[in-house]
Amino acid sequence: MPAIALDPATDILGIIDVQPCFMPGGALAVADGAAVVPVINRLLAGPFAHAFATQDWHPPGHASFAATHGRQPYETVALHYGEQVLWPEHGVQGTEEAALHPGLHQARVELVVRKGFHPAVDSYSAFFENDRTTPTGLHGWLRERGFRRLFLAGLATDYCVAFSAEDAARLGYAVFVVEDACRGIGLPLEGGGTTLDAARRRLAALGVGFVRSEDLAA
Ligand code: VGL
Ligand code: ZN
Repeated sequence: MPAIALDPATDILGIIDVQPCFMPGGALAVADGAAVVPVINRLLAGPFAHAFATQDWHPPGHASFAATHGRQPYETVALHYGEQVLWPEHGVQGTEEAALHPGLHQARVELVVRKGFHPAVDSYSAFFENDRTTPTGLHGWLRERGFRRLFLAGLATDYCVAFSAEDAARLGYAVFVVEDACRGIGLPLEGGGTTLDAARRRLAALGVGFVRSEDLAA
C-alpha cells in the first residue's frame, strides 16, 4: 500500500472505545487490546492534526449486559430493535475502566462522543445506536467541521470499529480502517469463520479501505 498523504482540512482520526474495559484486565477484554494505544499515540503525534474519540458509556443495568436478563455473556436476545449480543457488564458510566485509557495522548482529541447511555438501546457505532435510527450527533459535527475522510482506530475491530466504518461509508465519507491500530473480539459464527472475517467482508463490499499506520503521512 503506497503512502496516503493526509490533508488536515478534511482528514480526521476516529479513536473508537480506547477504554480499559476492552483491554486485558478489563470486563470485556479484547486480546492484545492495549497494543492500540502506542500506535494511536504515534498517529496523534504526527500524521493527524485532528481526532475525535468515542466512549462506551452504559448506565448500570444496561440492556446489553447479560446479567440484566439473567443470561450468560455472548448469548443473544431479541430486543425491541432486533437481535442483541449480551456482554459482560462493562463501560459503566463514571467507572475507571470506562474512562479513556490514561495513556492516550488527548491533545488533538477535539470531541469525545459518548454512546450506549440509553438504558434499553446498545450503541456500537459512533454514528447511530443499535436501533439504526437514533443519531449520536457525530455526523453533524464532522460535517460542520468539514471532515470528509475518516481513518478509524481502536476497539473492537469487529464491533464498534466495524459498525462505525459501515455507517460512515453509508453517510458518504471516505473511510479507512487502520488495521494495526485496531484489535478485534472474533466471536465464532455458526457457518464457520468469525465476526472478524464477516466484518472485513462487509466493509470491503462498502468500499472501506484497510491501511497500516506506517502508510499514513502528514
Ligand atoms: C463494544 C461490545 C459491547 C466495542 C462495546 O467497543 O466494540 N463491543 N460494547
Ligand atoms: Zn458496550
